Amino acid sequence: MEMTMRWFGTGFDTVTLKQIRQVPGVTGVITTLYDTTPGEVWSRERIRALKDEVEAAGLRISGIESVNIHDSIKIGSPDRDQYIDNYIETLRNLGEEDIHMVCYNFMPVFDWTRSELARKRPDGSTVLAYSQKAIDALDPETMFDSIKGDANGAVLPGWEPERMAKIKELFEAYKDVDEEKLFENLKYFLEKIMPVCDEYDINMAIHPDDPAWSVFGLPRIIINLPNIMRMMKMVDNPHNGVTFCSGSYGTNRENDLPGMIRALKGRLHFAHVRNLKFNSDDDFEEAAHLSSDGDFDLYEIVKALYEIGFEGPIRPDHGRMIWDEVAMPGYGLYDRALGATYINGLWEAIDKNATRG
Ligand SMILES: [Mn+2]
Repeated sequence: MEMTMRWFGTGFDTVTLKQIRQVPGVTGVITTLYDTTPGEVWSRERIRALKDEVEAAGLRISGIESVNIHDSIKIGSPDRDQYIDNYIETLRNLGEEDIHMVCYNFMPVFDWTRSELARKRPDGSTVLAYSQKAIDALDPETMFDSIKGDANGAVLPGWEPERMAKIKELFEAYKDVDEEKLFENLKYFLEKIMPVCDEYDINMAIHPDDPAWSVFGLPRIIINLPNIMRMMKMVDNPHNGVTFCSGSYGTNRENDLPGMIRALKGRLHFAHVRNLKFNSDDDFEEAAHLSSDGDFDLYEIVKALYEIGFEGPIRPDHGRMIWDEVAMPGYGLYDRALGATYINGLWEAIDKNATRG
């Protein structure tokens, strides 16, 4: 594995490349052109400039999170081919710049959903949290307003104001899209992009839906092992793979996280590691990465990654907000640095145990 951190780019992220470079063992960043909109072509010049900036700080671009998919592709609208062509051009430009991993998601309307961005934990830290009861009491627009007010001034990935301004139209556009249709549209998209992925050896890593069930009546498909297997089989190419996100798959307590990792051997291109603490089946909050602070066994998760010979980028996922840091919720420096260090420690111990017999 290669330890990385997500970085949103100068002007968008409160964390600097210099700070990331000083986290022990972190050699790369997972980044994006944060000011592009879904459907837009990423120019080679802009990719090159981003790469130069990252490399000047002594790091490398280990992958992109995300190149977002235009809603027309997810809906299957008549204009989708134009957006797929643009996506292919972006992939080609990334490939030309020697970038080989792209994370994306196929969630209708919303990216991840949370009911709170700053729930207080017993130690005084604040975390993102989800309560189904709170979500059921909201309509999507009210949720957007409350999330915007809580974001420490940051624009949250997937919650861009331009998008949310047309939320009613978006819901309307998705009204005939059920799970089967969404699978069909994903297949159509993947079949079109695989040739350029083969040409440039680009691993596509679909991010799971978060939480791993339907929210506001919208279909969700990347939620469990049978569905991921179906997704990989319907376009059976090693470049059609997944992002294993423990915090997203783990929202459904029936998902066996280490077992899923083992089943994904060879198709797991990117890993997000975080821990959740459940207060009930439909109320959870994000915890410190340390196993004992939440409900996941991080040792077993990292061990499964080790055992499948995982060589791709891994990153600590959302962290708690601690030590009075002001940053994008989930994306402060301090707790993610602690998470990276903990995961590195687990990996070292597992590796030494395995190789010293
Ligand atoms: Mn994730």
